[in-house]
This record gives sequence, structure tokens and C-alpha cells, in this order.
Amino acid sequence: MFTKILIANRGEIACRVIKTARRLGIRTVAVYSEADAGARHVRLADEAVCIGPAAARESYLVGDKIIAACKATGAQAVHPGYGFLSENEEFAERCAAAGIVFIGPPVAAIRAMGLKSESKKLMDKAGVPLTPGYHGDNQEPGFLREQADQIGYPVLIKASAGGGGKGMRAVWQGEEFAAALASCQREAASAFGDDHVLIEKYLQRPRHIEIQVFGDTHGNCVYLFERDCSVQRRHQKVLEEAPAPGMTPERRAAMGKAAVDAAKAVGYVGAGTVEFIVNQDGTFYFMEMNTRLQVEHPVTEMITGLDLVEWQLKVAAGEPLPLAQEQLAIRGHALEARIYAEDAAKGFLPATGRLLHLAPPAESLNVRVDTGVEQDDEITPHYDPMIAKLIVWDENRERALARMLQALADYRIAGVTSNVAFLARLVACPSFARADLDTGLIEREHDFLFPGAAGNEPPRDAWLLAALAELLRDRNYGQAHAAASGDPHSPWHLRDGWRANGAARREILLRADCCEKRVTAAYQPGGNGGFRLELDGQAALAAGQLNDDGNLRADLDGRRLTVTVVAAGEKRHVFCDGMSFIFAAIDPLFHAGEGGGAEGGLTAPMPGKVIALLAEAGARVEKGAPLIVLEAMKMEHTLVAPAAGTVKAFCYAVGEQVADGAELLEFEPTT
Ligand code: MV4
Repeated sequence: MFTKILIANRGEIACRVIKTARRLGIRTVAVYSEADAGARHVRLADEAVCIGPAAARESYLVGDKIIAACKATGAQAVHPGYGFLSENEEFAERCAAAGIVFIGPPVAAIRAMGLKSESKKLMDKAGVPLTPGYHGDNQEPGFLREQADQIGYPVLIKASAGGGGKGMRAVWQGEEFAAALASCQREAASAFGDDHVLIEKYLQRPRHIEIQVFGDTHGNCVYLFERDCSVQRRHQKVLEEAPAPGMTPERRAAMGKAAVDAAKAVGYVGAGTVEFIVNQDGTFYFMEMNTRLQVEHPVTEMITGLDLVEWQLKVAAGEPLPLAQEQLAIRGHALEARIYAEDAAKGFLPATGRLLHLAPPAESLNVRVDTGVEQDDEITPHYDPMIAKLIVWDENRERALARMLQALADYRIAGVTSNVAFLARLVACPSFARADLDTGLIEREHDFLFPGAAGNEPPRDAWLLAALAELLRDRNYGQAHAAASGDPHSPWHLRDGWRANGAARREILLRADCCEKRVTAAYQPGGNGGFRLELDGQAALAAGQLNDDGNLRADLDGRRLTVTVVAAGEKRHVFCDGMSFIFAAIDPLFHAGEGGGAEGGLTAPMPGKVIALLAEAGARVEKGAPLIVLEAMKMEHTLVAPAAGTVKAFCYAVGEQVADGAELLEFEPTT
């Protein structure tokens, strides 16, 4: 077995491989780009080598740099993960030439499976079922039309050099065929430089079911059952599960045999996946073979109890497969959700930013989180915006679904837009819940999955909890400030809203996607330090404790709630009742004076400390000019001139505390 391996990847897969290597007592070398200098996989590895700038084409995709890092550190083998160089036959060859073991299949297998038409011929020869159609070299239009007529409409014209759904055209009747063929050939020529096409029977409502295979260097090859990956968006997998719902033992054995025959046909060694397109009646046809460890391999690990990376390392070191086919069995059901930094409501636009709050669900025998990031890490535009893979297991699909919903509800992310809420809707949607699966599920369930802003209106509790958290955060800040000051018992530090003329009231303005609401808060002197909140004309008594992690133990009208409210800039993320809601806390300071007339002064709508005066007394200023900076609730708030005018005088000096409502400066608007 190796004593040291290099992981030629980043993110969650790099961390995942390091975890297994460490468990096996194998030392690990990470490679990282300059943008990943502080990345989790670098911290987890025993050694790390910088391989260049952020751009993958100058770092993670440069085989020479990977090989040089192996030589420099004495790594005996390289694990390519997935993506990057994992299916690059030239890199595999260069590793072999350098005496470095490439943890993956032989080069010939990568090459054979990389060419779609070649792979189909190999599969056909191995007796693997192919989609009914014509895959030959005769491209004469009249001949192809005859083939289509024989196959029966609808048919699918596919560019032979295409892939991932590119260069496919459905034809529903013979009269349309010639024009569709010409268009497909033109597109294929321009997109792939090859206008060769194949014609297939068009499978409507297909499923994507793939078989995990494993071969060793001793002629053994087994299948580790199937994964259903039908829930995709634009050919990107979103949810995966194992075993496939509705799979019969007979069908499983037939698909497993076909996959093993396919692997043996190319002398496969290592982890591989044979993908099938499957009709609703269960008939299946070869689609393609992937010569790498798949992103979704954890669901197979969860139902078999195996570690596929351990198998990869052992096989690459020349050891036989740890188990024979008859020793493999399925137990329970597993689901995987890919957690991404993307905005589902905006066409899944990738999101970037800092993970100001990142609290995954607690891991257990039922919940696994494979991630490459930690709180305060940056999601950058350089790489795939995956935050994590969330994998759950339970005894059956129904219980696994419940696990997934709970785990998604417990996955708290603030600072970067994520798809967690979308994933929760997807798992809960009727089609998925009853396993009515096909590759068009997301489109079919569009209205349920994308309810729009109106459908997203936060419930009353969420508004009240957000407001309560604002008040408690401010109170905590005042108490911390008092404790740190020279005069901790000064009444000026109190944030209980005391007023000579009766308890103060505060307005908290919150804005959600759908709408904006004002919560009026009246401090309840004495008692439990609670508040009387009013929202939409309805009152509620609220009290609670908010800790620095955003955990809020609240009492709303006698109901005890434990939720999380995280402040990230102006955003307030409320995680409650298995859902998350985002508000913007509109800072009255910033908009002070923007309301009615601007005459007179500017008052502090909340307690704070003056930390900067940005104009001279007597100066003439334009509307919007910054005048004074207050520090309140751990944040800086800049007051701006509500109109063009003259700053007559400031009422406080830098460093002085100001109470809620205090006159901050005299301002004379230009008439
Ligand atoms: C098909 C098909 C229906 N009928 N072939 C999409 C990309 C490549 N993986 C093959 N694909 C398809 N081939 C026939 N004869 C539907 C698809 C397809 C698809 C297949 C698997 C997973 C997701 C998909 C999404 C759209 C279309």
C-alpha cells in the first residue's frame, strides 16, 4: 500500500479522499492554487504545494505541475478526484511515464469510453443493450430518413461528437425529419467540428440510473448496485439516491451484469460508472461510461457500508477487490443533495461571497456532510460553487426523505445565497416524494418549486423573531459595552428604552422579497425584560435570549421557540421551523431625515456611540453627503444630509454615547 499520495483536486472531494487516506495511515499531499491557500483541504493534508494562480487552467489542470509536486514530495500515487484531470488520458499516461500511480482506470479504458460512438460499439459487442436506433457511418439524408421511419417516431437525432444533451433534436413525424437533420448537422459541424449524427428511438420521461462497477488487476469485477440520478437540471445532477425506487432484484441483476460486461469489455480497473437511460417500464439502454469516481458515490457507500476511496487505493496498489459479488448487499436507502452557492430564483445564477454563517447539520450514522469549506471561507467565481454534499441514510426511502428534510432544515447558511430552500422544496414535492421520477421532474414541478416572492411571504413568527433578535442584539451590545467601559453601571449604557415620559417605543423596519413591514416595539419595563411587539395591528409579548452564534431562545405569547437569527451585513437570516427567511433590516440611521422635512436636526433613531464627524460645523453640504458615523449594534451607521444645506453645529463629540432619539446636529436646509 502507498505511504504517501497526492490529491490533484480541491474542495469537498479533496477533503473526502484525505479523510480515507488518513484513516488508512497514508500521508497526504494537497495541491492548491493561490486562491485556495487557506482552503480546508490544504489544512487537512499533511503537506501542501502551491501550483499556481487561481485559474484552473494555470493550476489544477496543469499536469506537469501535479507531477512535479508528486516528485517534490515523494508521493507515490495521485488521486485525481472528479472533474479536472480525472478523465484525461494524457495525464494518466504522463503519470505512468513518471513512475507515479494514477489512481484510476487504464489509459486504454479512458480512451475507449471517451469517444461516444466508440463506446457504443464496444458495448454493443459486449451485449450491453443500446437504445434502438442507427449508429452507423452512412450519413446520407435519404438513408437516415428510412432509418428513422423504421425506428418509429418520435426519434432523437444526436450529434455523435455531442454530449451532455448538446446537439440533440427530437423529431415527432417523418415530414419534419429532413429539416431537423440538416439543422442538427449544421449545429454539430459548428459546435463540435463533426457533423456525424446518430438516430435513436426518443425515450419520453426517461430515468437516469447508473451502476457502480469496480474492477481490480486480478480480473475481478463487481457491481455495487445502482443510483437513481434522474433529478437533474440542465444535465446537472441535483438529487441522487440509492437504491433506485421501483428497482426489482431481477432488473438490478440484469443491469449489474450488463455493467460488469461493459467494464470487462474494456479491461476496466478501478471505480467506474455505467450510465443507463431507462424507460418508465424499466427497459434500459446504455448511455455512457464514466471512468472516475462520481460525485454521488456516497449514496452507494451509505447503502453498502463500504468506502469506495479505500477500494480505489487498494486496487491501485495492486490488491484484489476486498469483497466478491456475493458478499455485497444493500441495506436501507440513501439520498444525496448537492448544496450549491446559487440563486434558484434567478435561474440558478452562481453566487459568490463570504460564508458569514455556516452551520451544517450534526453528522451521525444517518447524516453525512462532505464539504470543502468552513465558516468565513469565501465562495469565489474561480471554481464550481459547491458548498457541500448532504447525504442521509435510513432504513427505507420514506424515512430517508424525512431525514433529508430535517437535515436541510438544519443546514444554516448566511452570507452567500444557497439552493438549500430549493432542495427542501424539491424533496418535499409530490412527484419526488412518491418516486414519480424522470429527467423532466424539475420542469414538471416548476410552479411548486419556484413559488415566487408572493409564495415566499415569511410567516408572522418569522417577522416577530427577526424584530425580537434586533432588540436583543442591541441590548447585548449595550451590556457588553457597559461591561467594557469604565463606568459599567452608567444609566447611559442601558438599552431598556427608559424615558422620562414613559417607556420608549422603537420601530424596526424589515424588508423581505415579497414586502416590507414595520414592527413597533415597546420596552416592557421590569418583568422579564420583554417587549410588546406590534405587527399588522396585532400585538405580541416577546422575550428571549440571543447568543453570539445567533441562537435565539424566544418566548412569543407564551410559546417557547428555539430558532437561529443571523445578522450578515444588513441581512437577517431567520432559520425557524425547518425553513429559512431572509430580511433586510432597514437601518433608520442611514435613512434618517429621508422621511418628512429635513429642517432642524438629525436625531439618533437608536442608541449608539459617535465614532466620526464627517463635516465641519458651518459647512454647506449637498443632499446625501455623509455627516456623522454612529456605532450601534456592532455596526457602523452613517447619517447623511437629508437635503442640501448647512451644518450649523454638532451636538456630540467623537467618543460620546448618544441615547435613542438624541439630537445629533443642527442642520439648516437651503430653502
Ligand atoms: C436520450 C433521451 C431520450 N431518448 N436519448 C441527455 C444527455 C445524454 N446523457 C443523453 N441524454 C438523453 N438521451 C433518447 N433516445 C433523453 C436524454 C436526456 C437525459 C438523459 C439522462 C439524464 C438527463 C437527461 C436530461 C435530458 C435529456
